[in-house]
Amino acid sequence: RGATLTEGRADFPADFVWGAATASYQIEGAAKEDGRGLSIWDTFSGTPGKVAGGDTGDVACDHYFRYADDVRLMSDLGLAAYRFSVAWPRIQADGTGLVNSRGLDFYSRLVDKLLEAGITPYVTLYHWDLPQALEDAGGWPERDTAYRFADYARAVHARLGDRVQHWTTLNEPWVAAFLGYGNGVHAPGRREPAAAFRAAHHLLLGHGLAARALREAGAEEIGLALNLSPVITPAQVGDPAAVASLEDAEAVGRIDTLLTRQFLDPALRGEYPAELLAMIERNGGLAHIRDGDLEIINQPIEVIGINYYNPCVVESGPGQAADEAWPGSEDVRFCSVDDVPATAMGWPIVPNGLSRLLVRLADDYPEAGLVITENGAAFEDVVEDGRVHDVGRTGYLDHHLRAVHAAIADGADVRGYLVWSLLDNFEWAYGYGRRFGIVHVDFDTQRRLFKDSALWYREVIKQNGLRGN
Ligand code: GBH
Repeated sequence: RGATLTEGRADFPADFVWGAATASYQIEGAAKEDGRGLSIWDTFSGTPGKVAGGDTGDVACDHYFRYADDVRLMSDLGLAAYRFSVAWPRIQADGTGLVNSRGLDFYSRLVDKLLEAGITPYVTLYHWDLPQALEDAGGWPERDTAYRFADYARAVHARLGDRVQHWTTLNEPWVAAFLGYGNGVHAPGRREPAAAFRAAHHLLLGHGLAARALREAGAEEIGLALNLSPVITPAQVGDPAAVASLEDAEAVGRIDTLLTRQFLDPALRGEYPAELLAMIERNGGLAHIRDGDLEIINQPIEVIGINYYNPCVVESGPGQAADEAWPGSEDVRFCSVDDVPATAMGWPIVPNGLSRLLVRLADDYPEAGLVITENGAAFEDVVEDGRVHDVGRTGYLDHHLRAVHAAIADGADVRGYLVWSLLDNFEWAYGYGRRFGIVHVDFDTQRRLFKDSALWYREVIKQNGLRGN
């Protein structure tokens, strides 16, 4: 079945939304402009040893000053939608209290430019740049942060809600909680598994409170974007139908509980899986989960945003030095996948993993529609005579779009696809050393250049699908 990727035409539904995505800290730069406060990523990237090459987002793609040019690029590509995130410390320097209108002005100008170009804005309220002052007060492991987030969401909606209909509360709360507070690979760099579970719950609580506030204010579409992967055994990489042993199935279930069900069960069904509660119990306890929280978290939402890069491949057995990002799963082994090609991140390329994921979500969580809020790949690009022949990236995108098409044919309600990313940018702990853009950025001159994948994507959008090869 891995071979059913047809090379023929793939036409998408007439109302399918094509776009691209970015995030504030990864592209904006202008770290001290117009009253912006510090975020945990300023602190983290400014701490020696945390980010490769000592890179920071101080300048990044200078998008704060070049947004008009960047919207022109999007328009040239024919994008129907652009997903960006709002930097909380531009709106409230300390994460609380008075709203900074100069910060809101920037996003208001950006939204106007997008609308002038006929591009629909998709706004994400939190893509990891927590105001440092809130981290100083304890960060996401503290309950109060959830309430501060809802206040901030209300303030952004009050300014942009007359023009923005598509809202995402959080980007990848798993990453924010378990890489930020679990294994410390992301800001704020804490390594406390118990704090990671608390952070995850308070992120969810913040999602629920913000979703409720957005709804009351009239938001039409509310979503939650998660880093999702089908969790599979090594044999299932090549043969999705391969049957897992009982022990392996248990390992798969444990990781899926942490990655997927920890977020979607409470958000869409108002409950935590019993197995998850047992893991939290063993990692700091359950006292932070209060009566009534699950009702707050369980707000009706229209969209599950899916950020897909690769499957998660596991089997039963003692972990290779169990990572604090996966507390409660010490009996699981994470497997490297050697028999398929990988991206520059070392992530295996498994397009059928995306079909598998989409069909499963459609089955298990029919309450919400699906949007691919991120999908893309890093490769070692070379600029040659003003061109970037990124055949690897184009192939990756082509195969993943065919996987999306297959899932739609199987009945999954997938409404749009936003490529990660519009621009090469600050790739978190990897700094500028990994390039995910379909547009190349020269970080010395800030020159932008369409890679071949961008030219290919423009054609896909124009055709509303893929042509036969
Ligand atoms: C996304 O997250 C981000 O939203 C985006 O900002 C980023 O630039 C983009 O992807 C590319 O990285 O098994 O413990 O090793 C990436 C999601 C989740 C992918 C964690 C790698 C490794 C987890 N990532 N995953 S682990």
